[in-house]
Amino acid sequence: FAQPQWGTLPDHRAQVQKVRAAFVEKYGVEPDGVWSAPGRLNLLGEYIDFLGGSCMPMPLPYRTYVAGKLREDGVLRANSQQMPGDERTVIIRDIRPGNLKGWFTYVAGVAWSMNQEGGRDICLPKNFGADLMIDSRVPVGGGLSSSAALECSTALALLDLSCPLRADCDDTEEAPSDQSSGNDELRARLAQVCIKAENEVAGARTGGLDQTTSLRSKPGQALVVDFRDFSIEPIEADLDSANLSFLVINTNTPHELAGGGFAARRAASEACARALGLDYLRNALPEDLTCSTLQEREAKLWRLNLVDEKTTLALDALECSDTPPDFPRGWVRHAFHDMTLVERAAYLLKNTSDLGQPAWEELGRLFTESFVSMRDELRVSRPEIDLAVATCLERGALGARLVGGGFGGAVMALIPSDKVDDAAAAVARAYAESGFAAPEFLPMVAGFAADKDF
Ligand code: GAF
Repeated sequence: FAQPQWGTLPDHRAQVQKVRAAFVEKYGVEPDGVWSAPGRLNLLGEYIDFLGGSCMPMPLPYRTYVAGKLREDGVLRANSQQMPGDERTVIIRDIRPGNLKGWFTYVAGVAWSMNQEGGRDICLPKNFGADLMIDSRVPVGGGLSSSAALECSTALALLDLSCPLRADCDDTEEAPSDQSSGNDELRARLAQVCIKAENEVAGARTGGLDQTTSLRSKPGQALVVDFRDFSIEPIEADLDSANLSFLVINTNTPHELAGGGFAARRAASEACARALGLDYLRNALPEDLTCSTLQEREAKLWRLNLVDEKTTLALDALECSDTPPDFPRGWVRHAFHDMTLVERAAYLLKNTSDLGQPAWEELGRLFTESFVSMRDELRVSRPEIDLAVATCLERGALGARLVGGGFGGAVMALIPSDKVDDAAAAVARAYAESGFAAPEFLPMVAGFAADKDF
């Protein structure tokens, strides 16, 4: 029988030392510092960040590490432990969308974007350059936002490294994370810079979920992010006291956001908002979706049907290119549905200590409901994902769902801690029996936001 392959929780200090040693080996000198940023587990709210919806992400304990040293000749040079021998060099002022390829677009794209609209305190000084060594523990292509972890760790590294070249920059502080890069207002702007890099240089029309989580999370907490104004509200997810765990499964199936599927869904949903005369599709819904009781939620969902009629008409009036006409309707229905689920889930999570076990059980059901909508309406699941979700549910999970942009990637289950091993074994077996590539099981604890590490 196939045994479940468990990943290990990275030892943060050891990872910092590892990337530092790799830097010394490659460049022959000590770096000026090491920065790192986490991937994210999105608990709920998919394909709605770019529509002004609220999402409920949590930082992963898996991070991307960047060791860096200042140079003063305008050159950016980078190496990655994941791409041995693929050294990349560019003159920062020459970076343009479209003239780079592969992993380096995320690194150089950030430098370009900092100069495009970073503002005086983010824009890189003229002669600024850097040598970087990158090492990532975020599974690539796992739907756990490895791209944002790379962008955000790079952004903090470049910002801090450029400090000595800035007239108004105080780099004498003992604790670097309390410098400029430590305040939330600046981090919110850095997140926008990283989003622009991903959209315009890497060519993936993603929203702001991943970068916001990576830069602005609070240690050990989930966030509710309202993407109309990017405001954040941290919430405790105290799974331990309920004897629950998140089981995270990297299904090892490719997940690619620069492809057309993500962009088509985003474009159709945004076009629908425009046809309704709205800045954000979220604004088609009633302002308060909190739904403190189930009855209220049903009433809200009933009201949603009215919204649905309006959007159907709006979508009928649009030309949604080469997709069958009912597809964009499903994409938009999914968006409305997930928006209401997040509001309810946030209410439950905030009140688990008063509401107890029923709140966790309902939360689990909401996760599964969201998955069904991603599978049947948004159509971003695939057989490997369906099998992992179904197996976790059979083995006692309160809920399970696909995480992130889909078409592959990771599955997350909310499950009693004493059932985790059995569920992992069952998924590993089911995959082997179906002839699917072996999945990887990732231990999960909440991580912390991007930071300087020494
Ligand atoms: C990807 C994107 F980068 C996010 O912005 C978000 O849209 C997510 O897919 C789906 O919720 O991670």
